[in-house]
Amino acid sequence: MTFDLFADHDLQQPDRLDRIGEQAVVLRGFALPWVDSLLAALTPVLRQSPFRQMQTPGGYTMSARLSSCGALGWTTDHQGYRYSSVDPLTAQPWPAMPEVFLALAEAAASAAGFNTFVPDACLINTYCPGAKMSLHQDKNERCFDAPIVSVSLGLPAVFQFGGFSRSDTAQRISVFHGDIVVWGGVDRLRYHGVLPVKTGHHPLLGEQRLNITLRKAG
Ligand code: MD3
Ligand code: FE
Repeated sequence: MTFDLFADHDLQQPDRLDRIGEQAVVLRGFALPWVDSLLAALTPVLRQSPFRQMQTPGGYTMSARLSSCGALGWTTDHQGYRYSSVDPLTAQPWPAMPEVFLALAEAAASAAGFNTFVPDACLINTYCPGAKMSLHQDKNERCFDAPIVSVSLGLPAVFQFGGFSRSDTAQRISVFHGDIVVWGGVDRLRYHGVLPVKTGHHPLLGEQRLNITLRKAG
């Protein structure tokens, strides 16, 4: 007789919190009740500021495609990384941050133990199978007091959760549709990345992984 302790549905109970660092957690399935409203809000955002392929200052082409919304959006090109209030592709302000993004960011930050989180920047990343994000630190934000909230949708991925220098060994953490990672405080400047996304088909999002990160950048 075997006990089914870890059936799939148990792994995504809305109240499951996995601690991955002193001030970093994965909230398993936290975004599931929000998915429909998140995707509905995303459509006009991406119509206004579509995904685009960006170049790193070092001359590499990123495999994930990016967009932004909120008062500040993030871009990279041969001149460097920056937050700006105008989308260089459209020469217009970035799309407004949808209310549902703000509400979810606040709820997730609070569940992770960070009070009153009001993000002003939202990066939206899409990964097709094979796309990845190399180990990096999020350090273009003006102040590191606020946490970052990361919402994973669509195909699963493996996060690398590293230390404070690039060569530190990184834990590998699988993230699934609806999972939220929140990190701040002493873990705010950890190196992190995403291993190449495996081929697959997600019933809602097809052949892609979407990641939405909410930040206080200004
Ligand atoms: C930070 N995005 O846009 S965020 C980024 O899934 C970015 O698209 C990734 O990194 C993505 O800058 C990952 C999630 C994450 C997970 C674990 C971390 C960030 C982390 C651990 C420590 C610090
Ligand atoms: Fe990052």
